[in-house]
Amino acid sequence: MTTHVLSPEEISERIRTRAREMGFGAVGIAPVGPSAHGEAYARWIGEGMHGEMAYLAREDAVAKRRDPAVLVPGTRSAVVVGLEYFNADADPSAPADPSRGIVARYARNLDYHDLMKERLIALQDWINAELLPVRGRAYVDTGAVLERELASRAGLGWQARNTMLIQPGRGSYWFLGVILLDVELAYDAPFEQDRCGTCSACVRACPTGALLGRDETGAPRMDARRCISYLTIELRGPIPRDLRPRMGNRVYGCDICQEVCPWNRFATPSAEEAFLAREGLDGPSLIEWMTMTQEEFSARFKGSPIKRAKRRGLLRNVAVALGNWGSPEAVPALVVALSDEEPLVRGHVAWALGRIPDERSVVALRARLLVEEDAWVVAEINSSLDED
Ligand code: B12
Ligand code: SF4
Ligand code: SF4
Repeated sequence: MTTHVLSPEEISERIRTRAREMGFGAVGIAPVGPSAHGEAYARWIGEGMHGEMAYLAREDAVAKRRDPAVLVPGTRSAVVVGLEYFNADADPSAPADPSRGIVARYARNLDYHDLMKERLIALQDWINAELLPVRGRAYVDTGAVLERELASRAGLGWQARNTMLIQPGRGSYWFLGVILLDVELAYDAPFEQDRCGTCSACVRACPTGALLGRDETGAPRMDARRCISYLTIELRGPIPRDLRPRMGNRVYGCDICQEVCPWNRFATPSAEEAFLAREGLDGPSLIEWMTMTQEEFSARFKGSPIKRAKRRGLLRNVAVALGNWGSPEAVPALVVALSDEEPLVRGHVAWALGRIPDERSVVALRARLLVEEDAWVVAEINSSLDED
């Protein structure tokens, strides 16, 4: 414990240094008050753009985002950290190969939530033990906190047209984390510029039209219901038919609007071993994944963010990617999966088979129709046979 009384500037500087020692490549400190974006957030929810992510729309959750003091009474300051997770594709030809799936970079190894939260709690404990008594809470993604707004208030970067928080000269492949504390500290200057300029590469590149550009107030807007990240991770039910052909081979999450962003030329490989791609997650064979059992799923994705989609969600996504590949090579695996125990999987497999002009597809679809009991799957099979 330090013996002399530290000034707020000294305390903030020590927190920044300690956070960097803990591996956080970015750290900033911001005053906390009511959000400047509360109205924009409520409008976004009002328009239904959050889709089925009900946790974003709960009345108490909206109120907490409007004012973090509702979330943690007495909150005065936010320590905001960034952790870089970028790693280049091990095999650069994989993304363009439609027989292989693309897993978003953030999900190629361990789940960042646990790793970052643990470190943030350790940082808060250290502040308590070494600097001054504080009360507060750490958040990584799952709390009712507008993390990107706090990050730009803490000087880390700007909220870009693709809605990501970009750090100048460092890019956007950074996770964010926040500790809300009940003490006054010395603060970083907010980041107030928009460095997107006239660029709109992300809006043009988004295959599903989820990015809507900036509104009249300058807020970047996204219709999450159309975002591949939402469709492959958050959505529990069927993927809308009109969006399936636009998803290509993205089977879990999506990085397209980051891949095309010129600021990500500055991305450097993450120092965290936990974010290096696990074997088989960098361009996996779609055919192999299509017949994955529950046991294989549980073993392969232990500690991975992919567990969130559950086996049925992942196989739904893989079926869509196989349909987009459209190769007869995929038919045997799809025919097996047409008898999967999950209706969600069977229905998307039926859609995929309908996109592969092959006699074996028609025979399998007709045979399944004779025994299929789920009304939605029957409708998918009929649509596929009609399109034949
Ligand atoms: C819900 C959610 C999603 C949803 C919706 C995404 C979205 N753009 O809203 C879905 C499932 C689609 C998603 C996808 C992804 N996500 Co996400 N997601 C979240 C979550 C939990 C909440 C975001 C939210 O509240 N959205 C609602 C919108 C309205 O809020 P907002 O994006 O913050 O937008 C603000 C602006 O509109 C702003 N605003 C209002 N007026 C004005 C005016 C001006 C001038 C400006 C500049 C701004 C502004 O106000 C809003 C509120 O502050 C956050 C964690 C968190 N608690 O913040 C992670 C988070 C945003 N996600 C993250 C990541 C990594 C991803 C993916 C890259 C994962 C992937 N590879 O698939 C993709 C990226 C897709 C994309 N382009 O956004 C990171 C982003 C890190 C970063 N550097 O920005 C976060 C911060 C998680 C974390 N802790 O690291 N995500
Ligand atoms: S993550 Fe993909 S689908 Fe979502 S907005 Fe970006 S490019 Fe579009
Ligand atoms: S691609 Fe261009 S417009 Fe989109 S976030 Fe990057 S700099 Fe901004």
